[in-house]
Amino acid sequence: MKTIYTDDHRLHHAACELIGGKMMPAFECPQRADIVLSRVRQVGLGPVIAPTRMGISAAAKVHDPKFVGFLESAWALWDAEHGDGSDALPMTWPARSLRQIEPETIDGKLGFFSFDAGCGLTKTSFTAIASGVEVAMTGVDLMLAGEKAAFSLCRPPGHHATSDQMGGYCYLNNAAIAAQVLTEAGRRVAILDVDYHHGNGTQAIFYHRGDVFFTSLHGHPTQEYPYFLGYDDETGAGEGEGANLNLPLRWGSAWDAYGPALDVACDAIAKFGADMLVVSLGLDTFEQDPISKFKLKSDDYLRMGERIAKLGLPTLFIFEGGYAVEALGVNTANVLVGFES
Ligand code: OKP
Ligand code: ZN
Repeated sequence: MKTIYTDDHRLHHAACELIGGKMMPAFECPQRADIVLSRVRQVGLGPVIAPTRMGISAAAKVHDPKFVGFLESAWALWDAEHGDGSDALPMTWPARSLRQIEPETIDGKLGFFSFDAGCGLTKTSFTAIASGVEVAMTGVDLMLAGEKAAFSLCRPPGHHATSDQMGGYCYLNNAAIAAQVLTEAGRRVAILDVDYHHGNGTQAIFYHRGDVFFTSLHGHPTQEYPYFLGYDDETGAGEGEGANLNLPLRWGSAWDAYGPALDVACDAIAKFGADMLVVSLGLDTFEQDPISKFKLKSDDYLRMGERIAKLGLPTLFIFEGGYAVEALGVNTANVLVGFES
């Protein structure tokens, strides 16, 4: 399969993140995509191509245009206010009991358009974020041209981003944008989210719709980020009733629990009658992931790819999380190689 990639992802490199009560180097870093790209080349997965520079108008199909405009302008507003070149970072949110009104000043806007402090913005972040959308959309074009599979190697990830909020290292929801455009092109799309964290943004975007199926395997929200969505009683609403399937698993889950849950997800995708699959491909289910608590081993990712391939669907893989950088190339390529075997 083809891999879509551009160096522009490197333009997003947050200095640090607040985690476990300490300022730490950001886990979501450029080395992640670099090591995946080099492994893709090493195993000879297929050609690596640059994204088509089509712009990001497709983002407005699932995101509030005001939010996209905010992302584009946020760092400049921040720098005009703070003026020291630092990363823009939200710290106050319109939580329970507070009003949902967009403030005029940048610190307030940052809180209004986010749900956590995991989303620093550097001077050049937006260029990287926009390139991620183009990488995903170029994958869409390949699928619509009849490819059996493609790998959009985008950064930063997207699955936590809602229609109008960034969070969890995610700004624009690459997978949701791809699924929406594929749906508008007449495909019946299922999204399979195998990132360790629940894809709350993707779920929220499609929750009231019956034309896109969303299923996710992830750390149980009683234990794991993003905590406030991802329970198994979230089955969709209105026309979307039955088109959402969450499979939360407890901390410590290994392939003996993960494999059967993946079977359930795949059976539901088949029952939905999907003719196109979008995979939110996060590799933070790995046993050595520094921020996660599942126990998958490198070989398990071959099984994962094989199981997804058994669906027999054209499949667009969109890169999400995974923070054990050294093993990230092997684990990612194992899913894709397992899929093709
Ligand atoms: C993004 B993706 C861990 C705190 C987690 C944010 C994690 C974002 C993950 N104790 N902070 O889904 O890989
Ligand atoms: Zn994750």
